[in-house]
Amino acid sequence: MNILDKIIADKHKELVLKKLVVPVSQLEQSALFNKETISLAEKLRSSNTGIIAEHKRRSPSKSVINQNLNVQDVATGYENAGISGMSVLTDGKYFGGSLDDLLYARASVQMPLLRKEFIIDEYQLLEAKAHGADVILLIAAVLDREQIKLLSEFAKSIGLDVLLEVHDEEELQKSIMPSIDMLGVNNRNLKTFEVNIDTSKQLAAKIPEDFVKVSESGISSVESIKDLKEYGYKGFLIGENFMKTENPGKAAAEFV
Ligand code: IGP
Repeated sequence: MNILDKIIADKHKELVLKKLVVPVSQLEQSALFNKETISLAEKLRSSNTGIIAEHKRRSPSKSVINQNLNVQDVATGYENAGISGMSVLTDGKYFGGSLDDLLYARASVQMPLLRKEFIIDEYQLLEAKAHGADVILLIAAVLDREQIKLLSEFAKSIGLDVLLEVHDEEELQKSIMPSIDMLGVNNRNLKTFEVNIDTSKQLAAKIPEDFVKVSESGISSVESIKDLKEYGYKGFLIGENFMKTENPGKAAAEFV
């Protein structure tokens, strides 16, 4: 079993328990559920910085990145840096995140928030909305075309933007559909953790024009962003490079 299979197997178990504790009706009645969302896709279309900065305490590939920071301070720092949006990891077991992190980020900032999670069920989309997310991530490596369609259409129906993540051409081909707003190319192979920025460059021309292109992972210099812009990328998802510092907001400001 590769790590991705393990994570997904754990998600299925986690979901069974969650559904017993917090019913859908409770999620739908929460105050945030009815709040209007802000579109990250729109922001990226009109912005020339495009930085989406991530809150990430640890990861299966790097273990500890930063355990000492407060998510509200990180969120405020990012917003003050003038970035386009923030990504909040909510997986607990592998990334040390939580839905509370998302909630605290929401309480601190106005910019679009992405719930970074391994989504396999509509329930998680309701959770995302109820905890203040504007955008959700769908990972093509763990979903078939039917699931991508079902989940993305449901996300759109409750006002969430959809970022669909691919790592190769096959995943890209199966994922293209009108309910996707942004196409993210993950430079990291989630099964082997290998990172290669060229993945974004190789897939760029294959992504239809109507999708906002986002390059994800392994980005650590302003030069690589300039380079990726030449390939049509409008969004740049950066975690570790900011989170490994004592002041992620300050690190992000240098990229804006
Ligand atoms: C950020 P990095 O290398 O800048 O820390 O990467 C982000 O792209 C990465 O955390 C990520 C991710 C994911 C994490 C991309 N896709 C899917 C978990 C699940």
